[in-house]
Amino acid sequence: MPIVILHPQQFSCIVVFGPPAEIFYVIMSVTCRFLSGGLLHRATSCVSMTTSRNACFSNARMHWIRQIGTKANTPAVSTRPVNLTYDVFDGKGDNTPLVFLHGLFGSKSNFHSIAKSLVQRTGRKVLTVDARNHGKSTHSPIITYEAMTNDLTQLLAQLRIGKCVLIGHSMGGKVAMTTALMQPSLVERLVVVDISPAQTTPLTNFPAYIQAMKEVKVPKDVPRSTARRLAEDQLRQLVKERSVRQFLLTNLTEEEGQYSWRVNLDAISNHLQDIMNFPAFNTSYEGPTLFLGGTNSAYISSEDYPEIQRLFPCADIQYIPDASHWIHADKPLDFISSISTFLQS
Ligand SMILES: *[C@@H]1O[C@H](CO)[C@@H](O)[C@H](O)[C@H]1NC(C)=O
Ligand SMILES: *[C@@H]1O[C@H](CO)[C@@H](O)[C@H](O)[C@H]1NC(C)=O
Ligand SMILES: CC(=O)N[C@H]1CO[C@H](CO)[C@@H](O)[C@@H]1O
Repeated sequence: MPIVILHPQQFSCIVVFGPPAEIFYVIMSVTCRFLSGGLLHRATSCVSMTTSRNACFSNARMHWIRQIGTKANTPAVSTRPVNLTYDVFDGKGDNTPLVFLHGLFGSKSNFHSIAKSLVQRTGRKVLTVDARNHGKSTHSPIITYEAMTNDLTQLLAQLRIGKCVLIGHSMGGKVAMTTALMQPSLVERLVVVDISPAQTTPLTNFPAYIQAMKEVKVPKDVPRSTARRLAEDQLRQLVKERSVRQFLLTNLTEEEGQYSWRVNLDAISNHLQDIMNFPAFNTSYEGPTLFLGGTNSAYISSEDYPEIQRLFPCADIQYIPDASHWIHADKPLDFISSISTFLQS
């Protein structure tokens, strides 16, 4: 069970997904608190809830089926793997390594402090990985769960990692689930952080943020602080929340005096539907699985439990009190404890 430590949320950015247009939104913790007090149906509470899945069905493995629909015009080369950048935090033990996958607009550095704590706590090797089109990983016009799974599979093969514990947040959680379902032999255990294997439903307007980011123009050769200020001024109209602007601004990079966004905005906006969605599977992952939600987030709802159970029959679903979508930022100690406990279970 996670340890419960109560203190106000200090910083958090909740990434939510969107409706008819299946959009992704970034909302600040103030908004989250507002939402959790109002719109979201899950009560905020200070108890740790655990839904234990005692029954572990051993269904015969079936074939996964590729989602049809929006991908009809995706060229076959699209899922050719790209090289991913990653960091390794080396533990002395030779237990199965942990691999962290970040969410949309995140990067491998999101999990650095968590990774260091887990190395100390478990002695295991920990890897944090940049998804394609994020951080320093290769850009590609395609960003789908199958493609990201292929990238990860290639990386694990290059590193001669035959088995890992996969831990993914949000979009990274969907990559982790897809990998576990497509390549179960690579995944010894699975941790899915605040996301469900389903279409993600939206709360606010993320395409507007992408649009705002695309429109930002910063003159060449200005100092970095000036560049940030200019970019923030331009984002302000479409991105009202200061903390969301700050989060997005972390991705402003400079190369030879020229400022640009590190993330591949075109690919992300073209594939927002795919990112909000989840591929259809006709198979299940039988390994130990933990779904870890925040009580102040609506991404793992009881409506998702049947699908979670169908695809991940050994899943345990837990919620960390007073955590938003950004559990690892809101409640790092609880997050680390939940993972260590799960690794020992
Ligand atoms: C990808 O990484 C592999 C192994 O490190 C390397 O051999 C290959 O050249 C890299 N490919 C590209 C396109 O950088
Ligand atoms: C799922 O697999 C079962 C058994 O192989 C098959 O009968 C069924 O048609 C499949 N469903 C889909 C949607 O492919
Ligand atoms: C996706 C992406 O590029 N994220 C970066 C945003 O900026 C922060 C801070 O520089 C980086 O840590 C992330 O990698």
